[in-house]
Amino acid sequence: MTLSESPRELTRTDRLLGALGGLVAGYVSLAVAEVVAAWVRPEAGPVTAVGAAVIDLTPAAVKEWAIRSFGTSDKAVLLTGILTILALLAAAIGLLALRNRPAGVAGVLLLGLVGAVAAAGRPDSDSVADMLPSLIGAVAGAALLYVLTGRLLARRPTAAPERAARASRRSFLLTAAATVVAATGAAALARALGGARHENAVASRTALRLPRPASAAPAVPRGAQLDVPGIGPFITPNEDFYRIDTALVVPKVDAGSWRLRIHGLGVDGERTLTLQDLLRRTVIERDITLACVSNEIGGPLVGNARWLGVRLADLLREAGVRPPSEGGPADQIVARSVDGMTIGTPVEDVMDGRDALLAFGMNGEPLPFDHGFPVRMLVPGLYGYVSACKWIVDIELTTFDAYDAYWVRGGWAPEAPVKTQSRIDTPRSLARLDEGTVMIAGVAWAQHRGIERVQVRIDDGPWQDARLAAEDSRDTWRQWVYPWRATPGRHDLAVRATDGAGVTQTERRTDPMPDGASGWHTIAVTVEAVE
Ligand SMILES: Nc1nc2c(c(=O)[nH]1)N[C@H]1C(S)=C(S)[C@@H](COP(=O)(O)O)O[C@H]1N2
Ligand SMILES: [Mo]
Repeated sequence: MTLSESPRELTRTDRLLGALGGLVAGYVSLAVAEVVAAWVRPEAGPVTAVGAAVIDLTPAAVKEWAIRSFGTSDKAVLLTGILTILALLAAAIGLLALRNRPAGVAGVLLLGLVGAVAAAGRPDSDSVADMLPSLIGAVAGAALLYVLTGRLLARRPTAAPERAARASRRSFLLTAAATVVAATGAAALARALGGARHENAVASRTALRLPRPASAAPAVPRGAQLDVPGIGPFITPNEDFYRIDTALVVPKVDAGSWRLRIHGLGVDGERTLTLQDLLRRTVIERDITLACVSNEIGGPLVGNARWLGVRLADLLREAGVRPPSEGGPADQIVARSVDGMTIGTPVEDVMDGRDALLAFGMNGEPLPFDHGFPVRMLVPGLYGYVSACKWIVDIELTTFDAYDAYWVRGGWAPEAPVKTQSRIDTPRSLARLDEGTVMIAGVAWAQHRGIERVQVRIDDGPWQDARLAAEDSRDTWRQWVYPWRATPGRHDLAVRATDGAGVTQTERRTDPMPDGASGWHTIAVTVEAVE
């Protein structure tokens, strides 16, 4: 029995099915690509690769807007957007293929090429094999589209027209359904296999026994945590700690095969360390508050944890590194992560005596994968994008003149000490309150300088001192509370902090770009009279 293609009038149903054929071809492309990516590298899958490329190509200002608008779900929004655009393109290609099959096939291949180029262009991509998932997926999808449109347009020469059309649609739908089922099954299997590959990393984290610190963090002072409803915990639990990074697939690094290379200007002999090497060193434990430069005034991108690690300055000194103030030739440390992120930090800050860490523990457990397992950097007093490289694998000593790290290329400042900030956590903005005493409370931070004073202003009244909670260390945030006798009406509440250097937050509001937001956190509340 032969099927012959004969052009005929396309009905609405044909066009609907044509678009459906495009969608099915697109879906099967992605599923096949996922199967191949499970073997090559999960990050080389087309959607992940295109997503990562979009993140890299997005102007810093837009990225900042995305973080601001979508917070930590910015990645989900991005992936949904990519999949939506892809679905529209696939449907259009399906329609195109009804008129011109080679053009439809070319369309699918072209999309595959976009995915392949995106995958190969990633900074952490070191082989053309990363192009394979997209390319093989596209070939499979293109072939399927060719067959599906063939089914739809085919007509048995002898049959009556309506019956012929019905037969060809049935055959189209059967083929489409069968391939969707097969591709879904294969992708699920591949995903399970990929998961198995991550098991080593997961097992290495479960097996990791954290050493006792030679220098433990002092117990958090009893008075550091205020007993005011609506104020967060002084130590942020790991699962509530904000997460900001460019990784669409969280790197799962096996602690056993992890290595850290230290090299570059002024290093007297490149060295490579294992996690065991770090665990055998003098381990210290410190409470350090980490903040993101993208955090808006009043925003949530700040957290405080108890970190366990080794002093980075000691490691550097042993490697022959001297800070610029001692005549060392390098003024920038470029930390590189396993996924190609680069983060530049002043050598001087790391070596000036503060507790800059290579950390492997967070709040009593090994670093969570989201927060950089097995090892990350932390430098008290600097925003995360210039200090806190997660999944770190390489430390290069260089100069600020010679190298722009990732975020700096996007327009962020090369050096960025945290700005003094304060935040009202309770009452909430636009809250309706009963008249009487209202506890206005929140946190303030100015890592490495400490917080000396926090003041609250009601409407246009005078600035009044809030009560400061006990200080844990000057590298941590500090809670504060101000009991307010609230009177009926609408009120504006503002807060400002003064840091340990005696500098008070200025009123002038600036955007997070390029070196962190400034300005007072101000909220409006309505107080109702109580009968
Ligand atoms: N590898 C890697 N490290 C990174 C980033 C990243 O994108 N990739 N983002 C940095 C930024 S901008 C911040 S604010 C902190 C956030 O750390 P957290 O996710 O553990 O809170 O990580 C820093 N380290
Ligand atoms: Mo950040």
